Amino acid sequence: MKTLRALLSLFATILLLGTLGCQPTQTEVPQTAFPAPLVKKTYTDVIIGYAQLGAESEWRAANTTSIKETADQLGIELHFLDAQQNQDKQIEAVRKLIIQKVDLIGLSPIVETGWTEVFQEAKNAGIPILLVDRRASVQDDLYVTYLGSDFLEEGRNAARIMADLTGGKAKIVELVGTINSAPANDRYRGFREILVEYPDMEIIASETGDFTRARGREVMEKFLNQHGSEITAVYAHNDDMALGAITAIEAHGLRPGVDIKIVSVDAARGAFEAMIAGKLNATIECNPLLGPQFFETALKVINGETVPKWVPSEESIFFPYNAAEILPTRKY
Ligand code: GYE
Repeated sequence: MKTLRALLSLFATILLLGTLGCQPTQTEVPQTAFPAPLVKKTYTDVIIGYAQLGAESEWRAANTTSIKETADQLGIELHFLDAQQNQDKQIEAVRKLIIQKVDLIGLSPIVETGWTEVFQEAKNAGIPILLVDRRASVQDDLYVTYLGSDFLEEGRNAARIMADLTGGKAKIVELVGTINSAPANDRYRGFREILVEYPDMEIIASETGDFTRARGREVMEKFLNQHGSEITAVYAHNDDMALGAITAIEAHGLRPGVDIKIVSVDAARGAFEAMIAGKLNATIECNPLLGPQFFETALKVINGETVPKWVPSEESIFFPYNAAEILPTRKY
């Protein structure tokens, strides 16, 4: 057991180093800067707008709390709007923030496409857009920087761990995140990049669960009705969908984590509890606590300092063997 633990933690360290190693260093990525104001601004001088995409998951709740609490601590005037998982509402929110003449707009774009027009409007109004958590596919000059995770690598890591858990032989069902969102696109692609090395690992069904627990459960019920015990593994693009799937698997009379191996992404507290209960086999960390880095970067941008085009968050991978020890240290 000790050797297994040592091996798992070595494996996690190697993966983590690999992940960090893949990320561009600050000097490799292009830099952008906005014109500097005549007098340098401090946190209490600025008004920051934030167009959040919704409240779909444990991850999002932690992300919102991190942004609001950090603003409070720094004495920043924050204009926070929630688009309730709807792109039209999020575009409206950006327009409202432009009218309010905020100094900068932070935004987690719900999906990757459809942003050019409203980003151009912000640019015309002289308001920088800072992408947080999710990317948007727009021209580089329409946003100042992207602060967030390497979703592609998260997908690759999920596949590597799934291969390890199943000895390279599995019939996998996949719970995909919100269609056309950056994390769903990349977690989908990264997973498949690694799977080509494992001919006996097959994805037998793949469908969106929209990053929510309720949809994760529904879709998993459908998969179980269609494929039953043929399913040996679940890859969930986030913990909430994995937790929904666990409920469905139990209702179907199978043992999650044992009869069906489950790997998900986020490393939220619910995932740790499921690992402790032996129902989830691994979770890949995706850090939502972006408030401090967001406001620090925002102030630099407002003051005309150069910032890298991508500010990556540092992340790890967690397994059941030490989940109980780690859970009390988790902040989300
Ligand atoms: O993994 C999921 C959330 O964009 C990285 O969105 C985020 C994802 C996260 O709903 O739980």
